[in-house]
Amino acid sequence: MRRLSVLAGVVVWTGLVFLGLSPPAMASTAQRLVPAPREATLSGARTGALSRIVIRQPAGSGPVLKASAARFEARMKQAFGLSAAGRAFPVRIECACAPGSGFALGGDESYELMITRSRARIRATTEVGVMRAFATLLQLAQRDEKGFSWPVGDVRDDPRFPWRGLMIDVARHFQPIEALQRQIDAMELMKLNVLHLHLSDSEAFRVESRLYPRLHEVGSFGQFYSQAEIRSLIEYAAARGVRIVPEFDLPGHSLAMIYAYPMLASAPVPDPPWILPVRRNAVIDPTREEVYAFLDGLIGEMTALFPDPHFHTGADEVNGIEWSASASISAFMKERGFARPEDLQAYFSGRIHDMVSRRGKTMIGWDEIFAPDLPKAVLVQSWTSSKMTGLAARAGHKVIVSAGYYLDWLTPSSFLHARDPLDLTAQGLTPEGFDRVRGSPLERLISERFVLDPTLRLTAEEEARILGGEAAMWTELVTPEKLDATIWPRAAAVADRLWSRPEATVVPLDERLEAVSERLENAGLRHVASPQAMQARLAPEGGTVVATLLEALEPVKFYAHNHESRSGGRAPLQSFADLADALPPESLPARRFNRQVAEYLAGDRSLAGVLTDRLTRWRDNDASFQALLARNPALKDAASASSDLSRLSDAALEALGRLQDRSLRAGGRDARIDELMRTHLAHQAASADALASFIRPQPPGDVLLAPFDGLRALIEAGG
Ligand code: TNX
Repeated sequence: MRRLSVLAGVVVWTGLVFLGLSPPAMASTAQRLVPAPREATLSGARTGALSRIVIRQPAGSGPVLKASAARFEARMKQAFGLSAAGRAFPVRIECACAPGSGFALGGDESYELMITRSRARIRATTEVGVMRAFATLLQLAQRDEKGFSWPVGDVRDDPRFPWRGLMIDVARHFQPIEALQRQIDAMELMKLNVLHLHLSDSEAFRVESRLYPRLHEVGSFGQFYSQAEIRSLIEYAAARGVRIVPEFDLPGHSLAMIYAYPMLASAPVPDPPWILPVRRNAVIDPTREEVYAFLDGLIGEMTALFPDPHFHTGADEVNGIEWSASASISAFMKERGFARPEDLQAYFSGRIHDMVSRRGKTMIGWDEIFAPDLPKAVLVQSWTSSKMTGLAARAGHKVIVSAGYYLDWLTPSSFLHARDPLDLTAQGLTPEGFDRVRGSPLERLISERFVLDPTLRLTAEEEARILGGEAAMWTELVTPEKLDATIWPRAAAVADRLWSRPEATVVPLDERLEAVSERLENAGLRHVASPQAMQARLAPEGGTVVATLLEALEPVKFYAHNHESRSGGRAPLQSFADLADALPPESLPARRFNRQVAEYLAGDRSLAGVLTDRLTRWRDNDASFQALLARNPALKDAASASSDLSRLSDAALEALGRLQDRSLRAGGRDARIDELMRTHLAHQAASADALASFIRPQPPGDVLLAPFDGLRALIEAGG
């Protein structure tokens, strides 16, 4: 029934009845796209099997357009193995597009796609519009016995928000250029258009500086990007319709800079390795003119290196401890009438803004930069809560939203997808949650910025200042090997939220994500291969037994595993090779199981067989796993998860049997199963939100049973 109501949505289907196609089969094409297009009118017919395409470029097309056509063809070949012989299906590009067109913020990324049985046409007004059309066309292609085919029909599409980004922290863990290129490839396919690089933090400064060479020589600890590498990465991104926005975090998160140039310091600089409070408290001295002269030089050099009109200068998490402890800084504050460290930071922001705007750039800051006198030209990036999105927009700032889009939280794609940038209560602490923090060790990390205000409303004009958002990939615990799987395919949920009109996303994201994941891996991403390689190192003789178990596990959420404070703030000394590190944040097969249970319980009895197979496999896997464990102690973290999965699957099988055959009397559930379910509910609750994840004890090995919701639903329904 749900599928039928979908037909009334913006996606228009015609000829359905004539062709005798069932709605679910139809839903496998345009509705399954990520991000979902504004409008798709498909006839239900298909092109027929194709094995060769020929792309017809407009006369005088520039190198960027030519390269994107070549990329499209290569990806089609990679996915479907195009042949050199046979009928060539023409894909015609109609675009009088100027080189570089559509690339600037707010540029025209719209396109139209018209597919008939004999040809496909792309119509756009900019190069980037054509790239977006290629991304859609690639996803629309479906494997056929003899190659692939496309659905016949039209797509008309353009983005809901102009700023659709991915932030990657390359300071905490250096990420090689090739890793960044892979992320840009995936961004192009998901129609994301901003790569925000967090290039400096307390752990390291990552760009070659000709002006202040100690920044990269000393402050990078040996891993940095040369200016030539940065230039070629910018070009690589631009060719894919992705802008690169650099961030240099000031005045906090800056110990690496201070270590390289101690004259910047507010307090004496210790030698590394630096454990947590040292890194967190380190802050630049905002009272001395030679400090501003230095920063002016740096901003001059870096605004010239990075051509984007936006320049991010951080501003997050300045705690003021070093400022208050310094006699000279305190004297400066008194003289200027600055009562609180925030006032001093606002003064600093004003000075930095002068330097950035003098170079013709728009400054961006994390939401702590938001203060009464902040120049309205500064763009605010909200992260502490959706309230900050609203407050900044109301005050006249343009805003990009990262609150709720934290990939390092390891939350499922459904969590990311559920947060709308315009919903001012989407992400944040409730007042009760805030009360729980008061008096706890977390208090110093949390301010009233994190607390939601349910009364906050914006006018249409204020709302229009919200430009979009960015998924945020902080990498304190994310090595290059973990990068792809921590970002993909979950970042596609944010891409869908930012590109698609809510009414166009009629098929739940979960149901669309498996195909996307496959396409991304196909395009060279390693979110599937890398975790598999890590798992193989943990259990060299694991085979399908280990794979069957690990597919049912996820790491605990929020900061329960993925936070440096878990190792007492000694992140540099931590191992990143635990079982929980080798698991992708979200198990798509387990989520599919949970969905199938819900559909079965809603009346779709045809799923009984699939569920039985899956449950039988989980039930029987444990015996082999425990045997393997004797030889492979590295997996001991998963021992109890394996036996619990087996017991719960056994109980779920029994419940399923009763649901299938009502004549089997409910025998009353084993009390030990109820006990086990309570245990796993507690496991889930221990990382159900950020606060809990910091303070509650976590399950063995920091792992959760990903199909638990489905197992429990079956067991409870079966009586
Ligand atoms: C807060 S978000 C930070 C980062 C950390 C992140 C971990 C922001 C502007 N600052 O420095 O990496 O939390 O989730």
